[in-house]
Amino acid sequence: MERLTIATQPIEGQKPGTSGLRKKTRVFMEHHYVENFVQSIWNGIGGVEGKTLVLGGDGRYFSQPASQVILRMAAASGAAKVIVGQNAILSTPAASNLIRKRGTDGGIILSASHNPGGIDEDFGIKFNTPNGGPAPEEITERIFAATKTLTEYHILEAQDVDLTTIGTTTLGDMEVEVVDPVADYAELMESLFDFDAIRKMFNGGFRMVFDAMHAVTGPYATEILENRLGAAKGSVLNATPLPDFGGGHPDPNPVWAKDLMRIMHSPDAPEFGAASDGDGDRNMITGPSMFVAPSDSVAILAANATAAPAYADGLKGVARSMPTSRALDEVAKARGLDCYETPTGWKFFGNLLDEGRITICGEESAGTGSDHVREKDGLWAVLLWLNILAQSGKGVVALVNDHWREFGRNFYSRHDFEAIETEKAEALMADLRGRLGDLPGTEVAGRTVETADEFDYTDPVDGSVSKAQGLRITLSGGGRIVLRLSGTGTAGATLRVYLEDRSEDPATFGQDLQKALAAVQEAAHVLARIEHHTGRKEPDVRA
Ligand code: VG1
Ligand code: CO
Repeated sequence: MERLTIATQPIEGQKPGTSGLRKKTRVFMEHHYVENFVQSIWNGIGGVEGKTLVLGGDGRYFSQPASQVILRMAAASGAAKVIVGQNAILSTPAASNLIRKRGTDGGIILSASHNPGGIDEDFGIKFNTPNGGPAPEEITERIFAATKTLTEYHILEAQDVDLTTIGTTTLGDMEVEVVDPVADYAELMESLFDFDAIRKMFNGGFRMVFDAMHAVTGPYATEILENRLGAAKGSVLNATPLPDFGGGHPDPNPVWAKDLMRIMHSPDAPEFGAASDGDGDRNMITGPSMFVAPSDSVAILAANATAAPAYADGLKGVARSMPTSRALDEVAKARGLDCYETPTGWKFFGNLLDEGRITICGEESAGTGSDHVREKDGLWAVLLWLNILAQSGKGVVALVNDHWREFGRNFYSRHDFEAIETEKAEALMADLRGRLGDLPGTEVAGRTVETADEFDYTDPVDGSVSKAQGLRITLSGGGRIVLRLSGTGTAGATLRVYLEDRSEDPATFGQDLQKALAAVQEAAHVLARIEHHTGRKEPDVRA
């Protein structure tokens, strides 16, 4: 097998965003595109000679050829071994677990998460560090710098490796171990939760549906929920992973998880409904006719986590991304826990988890997780919910209502304005940024602006600073507005407007969510001049 050194040139725009490099699949299919980025990862992390890596992804279109290129490039650069999920499949949390469990030097995850898959849709490549988490900014910046000076890459000239069969083979001098993608992950879940209690609940007639959305969690959910926990056969919907996710968006929200929502709103709805995203790190939780906001979900999980054996001794602390509602802060206050506020993206939780400062953390975008891995974890959240339901004997609706009665309710919604011209989105942010200093004391939509600033984050563990992580405005009466531009999009800019309001009056808890947020929404539109800058009155998505 010949080791080839191929001359290349830097390709513009290979900058990792909130969660790795994401582009249209056709962009990844361009000449040298994958090769350039992968070589830049190797260069950015000081080479892969003698190292062991994990490789896998959500199985979307283009995963197979990309995996083969990565294997040939790892071998050409002297890697000792790559551990690959069978058929190049590994959910993001399962990859994180394997990286940690096998003590490897990191791994590569092929996914564009909840974005659709296919030749005309999205693809992504992300590097995770030896702790199992997404590379922190310091490393993604080194990778990006490497993309800008690249002159050559190394690749082995070889046949494709058979990734369909579990077992060990070689590629040149490199070992390739193809593993069952589900086994280690299922074992980890079994070590965290009270499977006996959950099994008993299913035996007693408890019903659930889990919508895998034709994405990566199908085999994981079938094995864990149906085979190990005894949920009725057929509880997992859309369980076969497809390269195009059956043409849908594998985005677990009430709009895209249509099958699940129909079932959960039917008269015969089961007690519990859930879904996960393309790569298995997000979760959606529902009860009969009730969608649980992710910001509430992480607060409820933190408040009740001691139901599960892994968390029975209590939590070390909690954390949420800045735009996530402050429902979690209320739990932390009541329980005397430290509560950290980090920028958007799981990589910012890594140091807090590694240092043992926090046990549970979450994001408003349907990501929840704990110190068991270094990624958010969709099925983990589903299992913790099940464990809590089994232990408390309560239903989802009762649990949520009881939570609000104890801690108050933080009404919360994210409004996305998609595919805005980048210059317009940046102009809106620059305009508001320039006026922040004048806002405190201003009256708007019947509220007074209390504070207005731009979020800069200093990591309490390593002191690294991440600037410009979102504009935030607090209003009298517990209101809050956050604005930031998405770092995962593949076309134009997405403006995310996060709206929050607080109530401690139980008479208001049942209100329509968008109505409850009307004043805060109006304030956001006035203060940020959204229509003036974008021409848009209404968001494309209300999450
Ligand atoms: C979005 C979410 C963020 C999440 C990220 C990756 O980022 O807002 O909370 O961590 O996606 O999620 P952005 O920059 O577009 O707002 V996933 O499930 O892609 O790995
Ligand atoms: Co995801």
